[in-house]
Amino acid sequence: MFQEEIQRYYEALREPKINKIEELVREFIEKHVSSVVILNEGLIGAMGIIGQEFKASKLWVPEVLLAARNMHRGIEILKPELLKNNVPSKGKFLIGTVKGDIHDIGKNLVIMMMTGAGYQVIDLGIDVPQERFLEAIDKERPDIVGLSALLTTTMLEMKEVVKSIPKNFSSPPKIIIGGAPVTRKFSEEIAADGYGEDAIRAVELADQLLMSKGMI
Ligand code: B12
Repeated sequence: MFQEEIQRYYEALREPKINKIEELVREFIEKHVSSVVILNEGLIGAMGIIGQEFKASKLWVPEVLLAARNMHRGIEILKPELLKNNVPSKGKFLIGTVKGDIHDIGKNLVIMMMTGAGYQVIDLGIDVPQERFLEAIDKERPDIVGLSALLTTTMLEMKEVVKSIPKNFSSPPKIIIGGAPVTRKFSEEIAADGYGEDAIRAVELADQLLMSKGMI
């Protein structure tokens, strides 16, 4: 995508009127731009600029909230395109954003990609405490659990959840983690089964883990 096009996504994310982002995403779908490009370069690219401006205090929380609302709407419009290659259920995937953290755009993208790849997804939402993960794992018996965190402080909560799962289950699910501050090194340190830098990698990772269990 050209810089000017990414700029249009940026402007649409900043726009109080929600129809701007709706029109823009539809325009690009009609122009046959790949849905993955619209997502990764348009929407996520523009959100990256918002993130930098937020960090530099050029934007404030209400403006970022507005961008998040617009981003959700853009993703909603793109969803049918991204889910076009639907395949039968591969396994159960349970995901949540950990305690203390309310960021959910990335988590929702992971959910969308996992659904599109054929996983049955259980979404625990945001600000999910360790006990809630354990209860849900007990009830749902997922094959894979995903943890999302966007704050350096809540990354530490991931460590607690990852530690508690094998302690509570004799055949524990595989655990994958992700979110902007998370790294492969951190995932190794806390003994998660895998780290995914984006939603596409989340699917690859889940497939690999199930393959190693002989499930697919
Ligand atoms: C939007 C946003 C918000 C919105 C969130 C709205 C929402 N519904 O999510 C609002 C305004 C509410 C918000 C609040 C805050 N935010 Co904020 N926010 C952002 C921002 C700009 C974008 C995040 C985003 O959605 N990115 C786009 C998505 C698609 O990317 P992603 O989440 O990384 O997800 C991808 C991958 O990481 C991966 N992934 C994600 N989860 C998972 C899970 C698994 C299992 C796998 C495999 C992969 C995976 O796949 C995703 C898709 O590709 C970031 C800046 C940034 N650069 O990240 C700051 C940022 C995360 N926020 C920040 C801060 C400080 C805050 C606040 C503390 C601000 C405040 N003073 O109140 C609060 C915290 C609230 C809380 N308790 O959680 C800081 C964090 C700094 C730090 N190091 O901890 C950042 C980095 C901004 C900054 N540079 O300062 N924020």
